[in-house]
Amino acid sequence: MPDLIQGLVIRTQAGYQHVQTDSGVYVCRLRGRLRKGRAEGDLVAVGDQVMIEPQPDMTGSIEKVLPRKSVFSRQLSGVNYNYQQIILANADLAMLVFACADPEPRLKMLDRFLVVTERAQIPAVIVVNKIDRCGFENARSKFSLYKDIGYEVVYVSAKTGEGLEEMRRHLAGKLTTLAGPSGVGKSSLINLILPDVKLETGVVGEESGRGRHTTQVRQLFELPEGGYIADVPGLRTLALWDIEAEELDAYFVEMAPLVPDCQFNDCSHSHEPGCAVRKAVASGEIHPDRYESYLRLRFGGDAMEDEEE
Ligand SMILES: Nc1nc2c(ncn2[C@@H]2O[C@H](COP(=O)(O)OP(=O)(O)OP(=O)(O)O)[C@@H](O)[C@H]2O)c(=O)[nH]1
Ligand SMILES: [Mg+2]
Ligand SMILES: [Zn+2]
Repeated sequence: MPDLIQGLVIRTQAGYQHVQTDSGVYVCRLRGRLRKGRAEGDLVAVGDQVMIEPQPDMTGSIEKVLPRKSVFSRQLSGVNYNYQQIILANADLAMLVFACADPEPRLKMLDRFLVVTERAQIPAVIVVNKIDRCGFENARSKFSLYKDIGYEVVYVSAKTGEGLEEMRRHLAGKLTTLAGPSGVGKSSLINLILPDVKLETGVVGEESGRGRHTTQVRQLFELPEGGYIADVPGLRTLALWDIEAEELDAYFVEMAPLVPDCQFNDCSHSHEPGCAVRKAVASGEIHPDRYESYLRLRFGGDAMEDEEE
């Protein structure tokens, strides 16, 4: 058995993984025996630490995927299957990127992202891009409620470079994934942070107001200050993976501490008497839009399905 070496999966595409090691980047495939059986989810993902058997021609095979410390994922479902798609393995930080305009931000989607990061125990920073398009005050009026509940919100423009230093400050030494809808400027921000990287960027459709899913591959870029940043395709949907309706209140950070004060310990915070959450909504302590997001996730038909736009 030849020696195995450890590496980091920095890119996946069409069944091939690019693995960065001390001796260069190897283009690898997952060893056949690891692919046996029906997978419930991605077996290997960008951000994974893997052991590979290297070949002199810089190809190799992945023999083992090391245990993950975090998984940022979503559920893909069809008639007969449920599949955990891993957006990034081992993320230390998720930067949830939304544009203040063009496309209009859907805060229900942001709330969904926050449920996923809270569940995965990945710290989240909200990045509001394109402030050149709508002005700082306008952007702040839309997003300040997230600061009020304890999230860091950074306002940036990939066009003017405003706010970039503040964004950078969060990146050093970490494995960070950007995540957000298509067209919000994720690739544009990486191009600005790393001038040697020239990712393709798309336009936002004038009529649809939506991005065009320009980025197709997930990949990591090394930062000069240490750490990596991941560009990923824009997400239109984010169905929650492995989250029970009953535990949702734990992932709304402003609700979670109130839950023990509800009169019933299985309170769903929708109609029960003595509900501390509803009381906080009534007093304005909890933002009504966040409460609505909670109710939609909890009771909106199949609570774990996203509405397709
Ligand atoms: N005015 C303005 N336009 C921006 C800004 N950032 C990005 N854009 C534009 O928005 C469009 C989409 O940018 P991308 O970087 O491709 O967006 P993305 O989030 O990577 O999109 P996907 O790869 O489809 O997920 C492009 O036309 C960019 O030039 C910004 O700060 N201000
Ligand atoms: Mg992109
Ligand atoms: Zn309650």
